Amino acid sequence: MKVSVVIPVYNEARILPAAAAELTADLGETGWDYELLFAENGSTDGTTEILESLAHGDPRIRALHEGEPNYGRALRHGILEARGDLVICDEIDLCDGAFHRAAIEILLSGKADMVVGSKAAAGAHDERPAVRRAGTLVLNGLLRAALGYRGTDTHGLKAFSRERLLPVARACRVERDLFASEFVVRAYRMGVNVVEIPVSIREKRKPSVHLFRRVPNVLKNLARLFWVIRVKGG
Ligand SMILES: Nc1nc2c(ncn2[C@@H]2O[C@H](COP(=O)(O)OP(=O)(O)O)[C@@H](O)[C@H]2O)c(=O)[nH]1
Ligand SMILES: [Mg+2]
Repeated sequence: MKVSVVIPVYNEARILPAAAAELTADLGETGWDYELLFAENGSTDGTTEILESLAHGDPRIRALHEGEPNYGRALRHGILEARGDLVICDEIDLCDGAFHRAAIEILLSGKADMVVGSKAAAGAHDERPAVRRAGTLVLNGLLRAALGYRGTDTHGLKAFSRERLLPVARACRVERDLFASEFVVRAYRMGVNVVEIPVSIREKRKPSVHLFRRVPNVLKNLARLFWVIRVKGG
């Protein structure tokens, strides 16, 4: 059994070396046969060079690069390139080893094909600023209203069977921030057995892109998904 850990990264030069070292040390302790896949695009702060040198120095690390900054596109690219039987999606400011272990245990037990780490489920601890926590609730409310989503969170930590979720990743239509939501919403709609587990969120740094700058694109893609999924049934 091989595990792929996929992490989108963009302009993270400040925290990347330490976070990567901590993460590889922690993954080493799990005893898993793992690969660590960084999906970078558009960085201008030296992140690309750091990733190249990490990948050079450790055969378990791979770095993917593309031109324009695009979170969803990077995440999807990483998922499609992953070679593990099981895939974990994490973020460089989180690197949540407790989630990795809990999620892999659930997947191996056969209880689910996808585990979503929820920042809003009962038992979660979300130490992000109030405006970000509100953002999570608002986005989730919109996903419920527009797409009939039933869960409590879609953005962030996830783990899944690669074989089972590849068709879902391929079916997704939107990129940027809303891809992560489309991926989870489509997983439910395509009959994947999804479970949510509460997570504890403490970011290693402040979020890089201001929340309000993301809103127009999220709303545009939400309207697009409403059209594609709810109106056309695709
Ligand atoms: N490749 C790529 N990664 C990104 C982009 N924006 C954010 N990320 C990465 O996605 C993860 C979460 O980003 P963050 O700024 O903390 O946003 P949050 O989801 O609001 O917490 C981090 O690993 C970032 O480096 C992007 O445009 N491209
Ligand atoms: Mg973050």
